[in-house]
Order: sequence, then structure tokens, then C-alpha cells
Amino acid sequence: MAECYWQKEIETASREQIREWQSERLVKTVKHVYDNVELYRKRMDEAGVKPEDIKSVDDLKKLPFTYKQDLRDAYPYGLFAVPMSEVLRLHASSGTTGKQIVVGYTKHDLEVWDDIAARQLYAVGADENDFIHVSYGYGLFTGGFGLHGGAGRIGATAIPVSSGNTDRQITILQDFGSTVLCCTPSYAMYIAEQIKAKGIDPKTLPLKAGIFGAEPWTEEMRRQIEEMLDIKAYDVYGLTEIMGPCVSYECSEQKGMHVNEDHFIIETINPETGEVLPQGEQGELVFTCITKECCPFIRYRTRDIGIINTEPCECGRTFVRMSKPMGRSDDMMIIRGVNVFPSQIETVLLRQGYLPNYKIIVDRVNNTDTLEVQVEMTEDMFSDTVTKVKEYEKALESELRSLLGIGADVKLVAPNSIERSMGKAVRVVDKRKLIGG
Ligand code: DLL
Repeated sequence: MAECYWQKEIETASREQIREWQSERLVKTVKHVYDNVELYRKRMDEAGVKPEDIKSVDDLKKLPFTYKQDLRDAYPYGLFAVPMSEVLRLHASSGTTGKQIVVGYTKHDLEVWDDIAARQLYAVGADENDFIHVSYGYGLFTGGFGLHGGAGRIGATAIPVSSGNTDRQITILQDFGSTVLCCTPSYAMYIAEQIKAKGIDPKTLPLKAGIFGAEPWTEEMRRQIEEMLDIKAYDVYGLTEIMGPCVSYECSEQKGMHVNEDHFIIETINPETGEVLPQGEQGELVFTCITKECCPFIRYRTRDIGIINTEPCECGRTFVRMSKPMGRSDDMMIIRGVNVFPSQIETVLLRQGYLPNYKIIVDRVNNTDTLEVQVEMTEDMFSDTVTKVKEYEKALESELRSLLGIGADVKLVAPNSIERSMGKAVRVVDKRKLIGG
């Protein structure tokens, strides 16, 4: 595929130029938040840092972190750095626990968002001739409006389907000429399964690419979706606090997501100590917004675990790439003292030919942690004998043990018996937390 850029001069700028932009914009942003948001003034004063101390990106580490709890404490508008008359849009995210967090966007913030979503669309080969089928939820969740804005920016035809009603999604995919599908990877998988169940040949659909994100997914899942939908599947990352989707975006190389470094500075830190790690080492991703007006969070702790790759990319973009986040530090399960990420379990299941329809149940029985993995059998297995099914279970248990280093109890369940998700999939039930709090 010929490489297309939405803003070539920016996306392929020299590293020196990017650094210069970052330094200049960081200095401006720090002054902006210090002057307009009480929390930053207080935190910086406590840390003994004045806006004048921040002269370049090298000084970033002097600044205190911000956390999700800060947004909860300031609910709803306590961290806004502009008057409400300048706020054109609000979005919110509830997460799985706690009070929802609210963010605002000025006209300029929305324009930046449209541009970074446009970069993502161009990077997957879309242009004004494409039909962008947006099945992320429209509403306070940022997914729908985020990609929709990008489609408008490049002059493509947006199809704002939103999530849900899978039969209708499929009719639209068939009749409206959708060429790019945007939704969570778990919903893409579900749509793919339903297309198969209806006996529709994906090759008859005009769909060519998918932009999937908002939740962790593995390379194995990417391969399955690509095969089942006969498309190229691209990853997209983002979070409400920083902007929404397209904080970083994947290119045709499909080897990590380019961080929009002219708008956000990325760091990886040791989540325990807060120490900045050398690029290339796995750690918690921390973002600083350097062009936002309403909610420019500084050194925001995402809890996502990833790696920054500074190697030049074949696509010609010079922005560093971040790996797929392997999970969140707060999704990491500690089972019998061993750290386990749901994505590791998914990798094993998919490598063994299962679909990503599974549930992980963690419990504590007689003071010992238990790990149960329920996964749907494939259609062909379903007609096998009980003995054969037991063999499949044993085979999976042995694979899981060798990858995780601890034993898991595998239960193969009937096809289509695990609840599907139209948005972010909930795969883990940790009964220990439900009980112990
Ligand atoms: O999920 C924004 C988004 C919408 C991103 C559509 C991509 C596409 P939140 O609801 O605030 O925002 O959730 C943010 O989702 O901290 C990650 O833990 C996770 N996440 C987002 N993208 C990815 C991805 C949107 N590509 C949280 N891979 C983040 C893994 C992801 N995790």
C-alpha cells in the first residue's frame, strides 16, 4: 500500500523539530495550567517547581504526576483550564469502578482531535472516497465521535451506526458500501462470527480495513479478525482523559502505534517508584498534553503497561511507536503470587485455534487462589465425545501452565454460550475482590 499521510510535514518531521515543538508547547502548557487550575498550582508549589523552571522536555520529570483520582475529586469541572463559555463539548468515562470522570474540549481541542483521527484514517489507506462505518458508541464515550470527526476531516462518508443491533450492522456493511469498520476488537469478532453464521462470504463485502481499539487485544486476535473479515485490522489507542481515540495510531506496518508527539509527550515509568524508564523498557505509560486548552493533563498516569519503540518505522513516520498495551496495571491479576495478564491467557487460547470468547474466573478457596478459564468449543469440537473434550481441556491446561507458570482449570463450554460485548469486553470475574473488597 502506498503510504499516505494526513499531515506529512508533521508526521515525518525530524526528531529535532519534534523536540523543539514539544519543548515550546510544554512551557506554554505548564504556564497555562499553573495560572488557571488550582490543583496544578498547589501540586507544583508543594513540589517547589515554578513554571519558569520548565524550559524544555528535559524538565518534564520535575513535574508532579496527575491521576484518575484527581479527576474524580475535581468532578465535574474542577480541572478545566478555560471558562465554560469556551467549552464546546463534554465527554465522560465511567470505568468499572468509582465516579465518572468528565473532560471538556474547546473548538481548538476538537480540531486537534479531528486531525489526529484523520491521521489514523489516512494511515490505514482511507481518503475522501471511503465509507467510514463507526460502530463505537456515540455519546459520552469518546469512540464514536472521535472517529466520526476524523471521517469529516478527510471528507470521507461517515456512517454513524453506533454500537449494537448486529443484524443491522451487517445489512449496512452489505448495502451502504462500508470500507472501513471502526469498533472494539471484541465487537469486530462478534460481527465476523455473525457474518459467518449467516453464510455471507466476507469477500463479497467492500470492507478493506478495520480500526479497532479501546480494549486490549492480541496479535493472534488480529490475525483471526483479518482472516474472518478479509480485511487489514489496525490498532488504535487512546483514553478519555488525554483526548479519546487516536492518541496513537497504527500505520500500514502494523508494528505498534505512532504517538502523536506534536500533541502528547509519552513517558514510561516504573509504576511502583515513579522513576522514568529508558525508552524500550516496559512500564506504565504516562502522557502529557501539550496543545490542549480545556483539559491539558500533565504527566497523567494511565495505568496501561507498554513499551516505547524509538526505531525508525518503514512507513516514514518519525513519531515514536508504543506497543499494544499488554493490559493495565490494575487489570493484572496476582494469582498465587504470580502476575497474570488476561492477554497472556488470550494468546494461548487463540494459538490453539479457539475464538476469543472466554471468561476468566478467579476465586479464593481454602485460602488458595483458583484460576478457571472458560472457553467456547469450536463448532467441530461440539460433536466430539466427552473423553475427547476432556483431552482438549487437558491440552489447554498444559499450555497455560507452561506460559503462566501456574495451573489453571479449563472448562470448555458450548459455542455461543459466553455473553458477547458490543463495546469493551468484560472478561475477568475476580470473586476475591467481590468478597474481600
Ligand atoms: O477507550 C478511547 C478509545 C476509543 C480508544 C476508541 C480507541 C478506540 P476510555 O474509555 O477512557 O477511552 O478507556 C481508555 O482503554 O487506558 C486502555 O486501558 C484501554 N485502551 C484503549 N485503547 C486500547 C488499545 C477509550 N488499542 C483505556 N489497546 C486505556 C489496549 C486500550 N487497550
